[in-house]
Amino acid sequence: PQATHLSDYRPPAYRVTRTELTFDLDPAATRVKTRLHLERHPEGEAGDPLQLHGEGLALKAIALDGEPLDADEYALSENGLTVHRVPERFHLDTEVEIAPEANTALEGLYQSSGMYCTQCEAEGFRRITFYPDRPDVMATFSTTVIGDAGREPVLLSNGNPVERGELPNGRHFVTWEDPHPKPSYLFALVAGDLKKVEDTFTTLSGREVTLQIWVEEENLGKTDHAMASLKRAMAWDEEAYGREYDLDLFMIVAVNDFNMGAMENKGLNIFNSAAVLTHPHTATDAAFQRVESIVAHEYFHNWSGNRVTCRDWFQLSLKEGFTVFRDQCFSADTNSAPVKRIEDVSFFRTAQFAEDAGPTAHPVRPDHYIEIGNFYTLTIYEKGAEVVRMLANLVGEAAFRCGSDLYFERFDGQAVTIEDFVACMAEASGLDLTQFMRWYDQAGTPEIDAFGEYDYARGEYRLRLAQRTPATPGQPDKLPLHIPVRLGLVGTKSGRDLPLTLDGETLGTDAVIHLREAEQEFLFTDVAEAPVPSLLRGFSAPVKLRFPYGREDLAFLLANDSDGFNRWDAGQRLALLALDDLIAAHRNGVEKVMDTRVVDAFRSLLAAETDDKAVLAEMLTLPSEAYIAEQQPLVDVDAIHAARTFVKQGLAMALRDDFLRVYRENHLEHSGGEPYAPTPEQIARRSLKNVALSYLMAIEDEEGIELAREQFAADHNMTDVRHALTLLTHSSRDEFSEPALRAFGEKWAHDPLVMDQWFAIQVTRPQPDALDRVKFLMEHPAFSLKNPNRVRALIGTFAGQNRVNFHRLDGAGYRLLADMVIELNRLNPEIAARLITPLTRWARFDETRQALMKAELERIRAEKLSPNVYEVVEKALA
Ligand code: BAL
Ligand code: ZN
Repeated sequence: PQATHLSDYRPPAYRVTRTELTFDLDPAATRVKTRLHLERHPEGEAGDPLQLHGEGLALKAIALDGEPLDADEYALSENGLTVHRVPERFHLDTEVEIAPEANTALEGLYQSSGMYCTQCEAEGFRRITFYPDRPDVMATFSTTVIGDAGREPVLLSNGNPVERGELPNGRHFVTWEDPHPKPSYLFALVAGDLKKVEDTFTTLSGREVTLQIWVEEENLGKTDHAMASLKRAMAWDEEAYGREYDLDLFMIVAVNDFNMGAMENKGLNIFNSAAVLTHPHTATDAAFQRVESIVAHEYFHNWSGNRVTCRDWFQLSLKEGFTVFRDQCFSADTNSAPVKRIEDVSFFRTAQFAEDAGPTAHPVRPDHYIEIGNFYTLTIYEKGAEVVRMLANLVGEAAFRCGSDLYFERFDGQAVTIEDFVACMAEASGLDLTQFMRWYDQAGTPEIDAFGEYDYARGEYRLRLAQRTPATPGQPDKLPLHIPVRLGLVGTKSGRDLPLTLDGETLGTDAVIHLREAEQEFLFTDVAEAPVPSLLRGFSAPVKLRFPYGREDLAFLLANDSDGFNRWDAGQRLALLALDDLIAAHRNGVEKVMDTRVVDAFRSLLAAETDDKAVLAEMLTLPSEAYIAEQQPLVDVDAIHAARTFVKQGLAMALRDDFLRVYRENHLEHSGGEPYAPTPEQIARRSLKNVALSYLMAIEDEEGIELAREQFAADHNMTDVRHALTLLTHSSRDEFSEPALRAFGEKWAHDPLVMDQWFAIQVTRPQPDALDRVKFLMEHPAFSLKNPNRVRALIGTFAGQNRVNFHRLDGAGYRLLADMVIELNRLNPEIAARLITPLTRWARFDETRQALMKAELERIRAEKLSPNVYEVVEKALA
């Protein structure tokens, strides 16, 4: 397979001004008739051939300006169609045949649970018809969908329905008109026996928009939360960004088989059913929050993505980074803002840092790819969002809003670049963002080493910062970045933030300093008492920051820092220091001893009156095994598991009564009163008491077990039921977990999204039978390798979250994953390529595991590979 390079970008020779499509649906032989109105691009030249993308299309007819073309007037290849000679302005008619029922890759037009649906981003439209399938070709679309009136009573596409009617042989049709020019990746079609829930939203300017969520009949009771989230998101985008919706109709459709979470097609968002359906008895708090943020994310794309789109796929983060930033801010405004930040950063530092340090590391704007489907990554999305967040913090709230207004106005209806976006921010703020642009082009996580010195006599605090970004594949040398470091100096006597004076300028008690050089010194004057620095507050930049904090310093920050995020982070750092000692003890075979400072810190947290239970729950949560692993030079899976278990049990033994009290104080559901609601208050209480219960279960406290069993049996809501079932299943008490698992599995056999949770609970079990369970569950009637959600729940969860069992020393975990990748490579290359990730991280492990993992990668490489899997495996073995 060939790589595509950013430096090779050229505008298209011809642009499409209007696209007219007619689909005559049939599972095995759908006919697609296309009329393209084309004109030569101003930068094109007379004599340029017309090149259209196309994959797997059987061409049935072709005509130019109504005249059928002879065979020598065009050429077909594996990748498309070339018409050798075309005039300056013309229309081209094609007719192709495709087979949606045979499409297991779930790109293009396919069938899911009997309904037809599409996924065109990034390059799926070329599997539907011959087309310049690139985001800088934007056209208005008219789409006629013809289907069987009985099987497909509902026929949907982008825009507004303009005509419908009956046809012979029980067929019917609907024609849709989308007046907004769009690239082909935003095209959508849905046809099937669907039911809708309808509501309305009145925009700021008083226009009424019809909102519809289309689902299978049995899911009609699971759409309330998505609809409420949509309305909140529409109002938020008007207020926060001044962006109104621009059609009379906005539709969401829930689809069971879907590679991504959801897709922002113009006016017709298609969602993975897991990202839209909720009910208190089937979805956890986390799932409710995820649905809210994905509904918002897709809606926000209507401006950041659809009205203003990407010039080419290298600019993917232009829409994704910005839109993730927008959805993060929305969720922070609707829920607990500090918890949202803690959760996002916690995930980011674990998963994106690992990507940035591995063989598939790439910049937020990559400069080449083989398969763009492999670049829907944490770097493009989450690091891209962090970069936009830094921009927002650098230019300030008002200038950021002016910059985004300018961006949307200036580029409305256009396909643009990351430079265009950053230029608007520079223009609105007057800041020079030239050095900042390196964030988009340099891969790898910058590391900052910080040292501080307090001079009592002078009352000065000297902070020295040194930055370096490690080499990544293809980028051996890196330049210094422009890094905003938000900080405070917390007085050790007063426990308060001290006023900051830097270079004679008074900065308040919380300020952003700009690190631009490889090494830079900052001298704070008039510092009245010895401080502990609170650095990188709110995670002001996506970097690793090292500072030689002592454990007392961390305990002090945990108790006193005014920045909620850094208080939490101080607790994590304190726990990590204790875990480091225990990991070493485990490896050296010496007795493990619990650090009493961690116990004291947790005791204080549990004793303090707090009005933010959600943050407390986060503070009581130990760093995950994956995050601990990220901190280690060489990952020792078993030592990490043993050390973390030891700390958890040590805390549970020392603070058992506190955990029991916290559980009881926050467990109100049993008393009956309050019905479930995904409100921040209820979620906070549930998180806190469930964290407390997890400690009690870590020592298999008899009262704790009883509480877990009661919580499961009470069947009040899925958050509590799932948590209790997980704790029981992960304990040694199979006499309790087995009947509970059986009852749960039987009760929910009809609901695939709940069965996914049932799979995940079992395959994350630390006991050595976990891998056998994966194999056993793969035979379960609810499992199918053809469904991405099932694959993620069973295989992805096992490989990604059950570290001790996936990394078994006999290599059975690796073998299982490789077997699945090989099978999925044939069925669904996009999912197969994503599934490989844990194997690509081989360099982080001991020699035995390295050899086993590489052997599995080699075994995959020996297959006939899709471009997706080929690209990942080649990088992993490079
Ligand atoms: N554009 C692909 C799905 C999403 O990021 O919204
Ligand atoms: Zn997106």
